[in-house]
Amino acid sequence: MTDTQYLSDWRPYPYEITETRLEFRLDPRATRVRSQIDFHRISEGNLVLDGAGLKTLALAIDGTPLDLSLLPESGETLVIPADSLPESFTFEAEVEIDPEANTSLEGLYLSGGMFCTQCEAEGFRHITWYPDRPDVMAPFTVTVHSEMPVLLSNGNPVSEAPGKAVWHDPWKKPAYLFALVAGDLRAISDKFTTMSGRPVDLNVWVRPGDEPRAGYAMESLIRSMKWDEEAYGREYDLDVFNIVAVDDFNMGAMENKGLNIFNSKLVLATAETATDGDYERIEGVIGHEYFHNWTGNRITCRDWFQLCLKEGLTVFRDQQFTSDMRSAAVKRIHDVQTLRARQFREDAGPLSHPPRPDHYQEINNFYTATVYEKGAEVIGMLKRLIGDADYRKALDLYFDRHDGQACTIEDWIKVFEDATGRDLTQFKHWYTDAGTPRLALTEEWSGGSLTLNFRQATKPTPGQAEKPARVIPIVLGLIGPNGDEVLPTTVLEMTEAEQSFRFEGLGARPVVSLLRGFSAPVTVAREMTADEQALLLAHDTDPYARWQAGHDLALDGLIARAKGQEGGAEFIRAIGGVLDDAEADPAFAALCLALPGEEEIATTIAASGVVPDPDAIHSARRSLMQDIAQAHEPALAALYDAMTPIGPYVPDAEGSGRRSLRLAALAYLSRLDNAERAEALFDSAGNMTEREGALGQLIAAGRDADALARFEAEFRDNRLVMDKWFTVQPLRSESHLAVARAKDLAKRPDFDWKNPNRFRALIAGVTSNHAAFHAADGSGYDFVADWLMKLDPVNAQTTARMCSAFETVWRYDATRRAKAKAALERIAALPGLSRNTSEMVTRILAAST
Ligand code: B3K
Ligand code: ZN
Repeated sequence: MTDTQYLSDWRPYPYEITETRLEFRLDPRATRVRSQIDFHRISEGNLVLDGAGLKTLALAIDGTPLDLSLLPESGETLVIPADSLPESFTFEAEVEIDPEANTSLEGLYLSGGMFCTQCEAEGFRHITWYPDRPDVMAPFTVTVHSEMPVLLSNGNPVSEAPGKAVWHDPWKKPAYLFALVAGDLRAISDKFTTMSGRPVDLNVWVRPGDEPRAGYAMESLIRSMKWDEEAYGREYDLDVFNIVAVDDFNMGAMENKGLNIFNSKLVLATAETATDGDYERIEGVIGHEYFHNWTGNRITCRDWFQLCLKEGLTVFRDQQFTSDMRSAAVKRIHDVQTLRARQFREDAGPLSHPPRPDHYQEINNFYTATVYEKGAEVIGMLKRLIGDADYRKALDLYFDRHDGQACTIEDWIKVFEDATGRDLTQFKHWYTDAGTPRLALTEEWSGGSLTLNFRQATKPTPGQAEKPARVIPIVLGLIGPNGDEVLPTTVLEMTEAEQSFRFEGLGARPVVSLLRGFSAPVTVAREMTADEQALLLAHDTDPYARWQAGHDLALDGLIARAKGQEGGAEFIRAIGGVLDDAEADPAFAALCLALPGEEEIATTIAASGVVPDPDAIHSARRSLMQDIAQAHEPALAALYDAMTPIGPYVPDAEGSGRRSLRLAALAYLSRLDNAERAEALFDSAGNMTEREGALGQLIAAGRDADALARFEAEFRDNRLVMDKWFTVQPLRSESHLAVARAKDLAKRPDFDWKNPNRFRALIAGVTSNHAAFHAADGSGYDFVADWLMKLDPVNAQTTARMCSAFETVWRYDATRRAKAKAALERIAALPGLSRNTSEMVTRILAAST
């Protein structure tokens, strides 16, 4: 079943829509949807409408009923011949749908008794017949009939009466941005006045009783609205902005025009129930969805191949927002960590694809780290190459030129070319080519001059053998042997496969602080001594490069240990310096103290052509932690005490920095005190950040029974907190216990596996425990495969996304590969396997060795 879609097949839609009118009569089992769509022909072609799983009751053109035998017997496309249609006409349909039976959480469905929708990418076709493609945009008027007390849709409210509400969205939009919510909801409300004086009513809608947990989301929304005005000159454009929290949601949130729908985990937070990480994500995702109003909604994508046009840009904008709200240095390091852990991993395996792919089977499988995170990095590089002022100029031109349009990456690049006069032909490879370039550096030093010889190479990726050279912004500085910066931050532009740059007039040989700010999404290959790394860790002026130097030093030590050699002594020594300064910048010290994870160690070993051994990696990391703890116990203990919270919990950069350092110290100390401090902290902590951190240490130490029972007793009724409880057990357990533990947890009545948050909580707890998931006996693979097979018929989208856990399996030894292959083949053989999952498993299996 391969119906592959190709970018090259895109053709303009031959009709435009002047208005879409929808009328819903909501009923859990039999919702009626009446549509009236005013079409106007703009070029030759039949009227093609998409529909899926609809019970069609009536169709008409200008009031004349259509013969229902026109309907496709199977398949999802209704074609009305052009020669039977006038130039302008109204298409009408009445269909019936069953929201209660909709477990896919795509289209109109029920979550905890409330009606809600998810239409991106192609969910609207599950609601009614429509040109369900992003380049067909229209203003919508929506009438909702329901006994539910709160009835919401896009745009502005027109009228409201018991049992009926009418909404009008004057901004033309594609169907994927349509939304409807009906339920027993309560709002917390506020107001915002835009920079030109437009008053906007803001509401965050939650279930009754959850109102006290929605305040941070509201504050984040207000900050986002202000920031987009200040940073990008973008103003909100409706009278109301509604956010709704729902419990059953396939992803994080959705930017529907004027009616954002959120996974409740990204809305609800109190100090007692949410961690610092949760707060940061809430602020970031509220910002992200809000920023889509301009980058996504006002300017949308011509087709789904262009997804990174809106997602890469909106991620870039939300990253800028978070850096401005919190700590820019910490945010950049977090983003680099995420990029490496998710996107580099994706790019190194069978699922590698360019930010703008040119074919797909199921578009929902392409909401990936490459489209999102690498898409954002590519924009960061553009900005680095042209500078801040030209970036702003280009963005102003983009908004000006393309407002109200559905655009392509070519349109985007053209804006930058026109704003700056640069030729970006070569730059475009970042969008069209897959793979992570490897940047190798060798140095020559003679007579006060340093020559840097760079070489770039990108390995072939599925379907792309040739990899032309890319434009790489290489940002660097030079640090003298005494720690002084002898060359401040400088941007080099590499355009050739091999290129050299020379720096003259240097007194003594400096150390290159390379790729400052992580100036390009590449891997770096260079020889460095441990002393040089330690020098950068101590003296680099660029926080990212400083952190990276320490991280590389740790990684080298861990890899040596995983190979059975000595290693890590230099890192243990260097970390002493970090601990001495830790109180001055706790967040940075915490980042330096966090050793590379097992997954990253495995990735790095595999990239050097060696087969990684998950058990050896696990022991190596454990032993290095133990040695660090022993070497620095007094300093760690002093920091643990010094970082005791002062005053009430505030989820800001400073407070979370202190808590992260405290927990980093705790992780080491727990190896020496048998988690005594962790137990005391679990008992006394007043916030979830410390609570969850302490619980993780108790589980790792194997003394968790009491804490887990108390945690459960306290939070039994809070689904979001119980999700943490489900995750942390397989995640933090010793690898040989994790799967057995997850199996027990899966038997519990509250393992409500049809809820994506709960499913992911437990299953990702296993897949994120590297040594457990990759257990040599295949038990991790089998456990995950069994559950994916169970979920696929219920919710294909979430199942398919989670298949990516298997994308790294071919880098392990033959025994593990055989087990993984057998598990994947079992999934592939499941009768009735969804297109979503089938595509993922087929792509992964295609690379099996
Ligand atoms: N645009 C949505 C993601 C939709 C995913 C569809 N499978 C959320 C976001 O990126 O903001
Ligand atoms: Zn987005």
